[in-house]
Amino acid sequence: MTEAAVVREVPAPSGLPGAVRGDTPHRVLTIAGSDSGGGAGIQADMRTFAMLGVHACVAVTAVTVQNSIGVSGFVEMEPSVVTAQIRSVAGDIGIEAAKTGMLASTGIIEAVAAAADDARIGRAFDTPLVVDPVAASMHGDSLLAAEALDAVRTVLIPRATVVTPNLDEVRLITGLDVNDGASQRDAAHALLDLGARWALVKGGHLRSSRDSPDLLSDGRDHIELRTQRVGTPHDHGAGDTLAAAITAALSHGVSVPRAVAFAKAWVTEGLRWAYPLGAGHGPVNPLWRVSAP
Ligand code: PXL
Repeated sequence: MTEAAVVREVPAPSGLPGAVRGDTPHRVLTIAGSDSGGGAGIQADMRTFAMLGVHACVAVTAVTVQNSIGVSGFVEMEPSVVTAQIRSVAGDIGIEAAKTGMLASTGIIEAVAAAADDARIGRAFDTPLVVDPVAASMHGDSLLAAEALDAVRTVLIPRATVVTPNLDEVRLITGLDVNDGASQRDAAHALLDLGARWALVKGGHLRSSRDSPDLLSDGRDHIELRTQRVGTPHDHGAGDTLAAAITAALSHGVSVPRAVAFAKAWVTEGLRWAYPLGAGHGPVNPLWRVSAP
């Protein structure tokens, strides 16, 4: 890959349009697992959705038992219950953008795909789907069955309006090791070949870089998004928060590149405001929005 990427400095995270009293806000759906520690998963999504003024519906896929030190176990929902949650809210409330997080198993991935197709959510439809292909917690605890990787490749990613893997997830999904801009572009192409409309290859784990460079590509446009790396051990839920902010922005009808630039600025500010919690890693903090100056 030799194309030069367009480099964009990420703007300040100015807000999306606010809520109006009495009006139904934009409606989004997260299809994800619960984090009992309140830092990642559904809880991270809800924090960001609330701070961004959108109404969040939830399809629970799994309940994890975890704290700031790690995940000690989880139980999965029956796939049919995941389908039913999505059908129920899509049919009544209506969804303007959706995201997936921890899906745990092939059965749940297939259930999500069928329900998303029925609800006309995904790259083939007008309602965008952000796929965060969560494979493990930041502590390395697995959140996805190894045999489900194939369904991630063949069932989930082909439905993605935008897929947002970190570098570990890129390696698991594509077999590619990303260590510089050229391999980041190769990885984006591999994800697009699997069927995503846009691929965001996050560079936050590229420890060699002083910046945190993310590459967003639809195969035609290659947009490099850079922010200064925020040095904090408290980055639990960063990927979830980024994907949730993309989803909230997409519910307002903005383009994928604008939604991703907004979300990158949002999570960067959340990292600047991250706080310690328990004996391990604290979460990114979208509550900076309501913090005293
Ligand atoms: O950050 C990824 C993630 C997503 N969903 C759940 C998690 C985690 C990480 O721990 O627990 C439920």
